[in-house]
Amino acid sequence: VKRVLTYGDRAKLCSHSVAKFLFTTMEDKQTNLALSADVTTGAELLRLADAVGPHICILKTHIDIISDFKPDLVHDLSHLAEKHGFLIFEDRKFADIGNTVKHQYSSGVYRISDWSHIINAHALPGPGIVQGLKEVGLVKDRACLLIAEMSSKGNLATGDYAKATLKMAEEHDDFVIGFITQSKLSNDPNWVHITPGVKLTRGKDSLGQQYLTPREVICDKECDIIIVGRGITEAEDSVVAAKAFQEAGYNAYLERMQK
Ligand code: 5IU
Repeated sequence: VKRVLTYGDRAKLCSHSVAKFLFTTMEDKQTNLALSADVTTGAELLRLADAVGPHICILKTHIDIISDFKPDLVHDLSHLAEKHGFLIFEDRKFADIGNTVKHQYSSGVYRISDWSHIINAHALPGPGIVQGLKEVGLVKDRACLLIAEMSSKGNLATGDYAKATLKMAEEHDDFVIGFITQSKLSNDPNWVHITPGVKLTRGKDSLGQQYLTPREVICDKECDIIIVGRGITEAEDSVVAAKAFQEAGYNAYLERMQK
């Protein structure tokens, strides 16, 4: 019988420290939930991170939508990450040539490489983008996800795009730990497959977002982590909602283990 590896088994296999920490956290906290904390003030971001922190393995930020950003914010957020044991993932979606993304990652107002454990990048510009990001991130033990497939209707990442993205990742596996994707790209247990566009029922929003359920993502499509934004941030009680997604995601994982 083919045995499916647990998150704990995969933590032992991984060589990248961020992937190791991530899989260990998922096993220990029994969660494959990433919160997309798409709120627009520092206070809201910190409140959400502290309240939902016990239920997540990753907190995903869009730091450039915070209207009152001050460097203190990322300092306080880092403390909450340590307190609750989650990783910070700035969803910056770098998409330029290597030389430009190096500056965008390390400098500017946000100095992303100083505080974000994980960043992501489009594969579109070619391997130079990963090389540029790596020049900044590798010495700081940071990790990168490549965007292989998107959740939005009509997106152009189709055909062989995901396969080419996988190949790019394989050539930089000291820095790239996995993918933002809608389906599993590889059976190699080292890769982390992370999926946005998740709600408790299928559906869409008015701007092309398309939602799958935790069970479809984790059990049917065999991805590892669900990213949930408005399903939690727009719920009446964000902690109750986070618990519901944590349970749905983890039960789907346990079901997949039985397959
Ligand atoms: N996100 C997607 N789809 C993608 C990628 C990123 O939704 O293909 I790449 C981001 C956008 C948003 C979050 O920050 O994930 C999903 O938020 P909602 O759960 O509120 O739709």
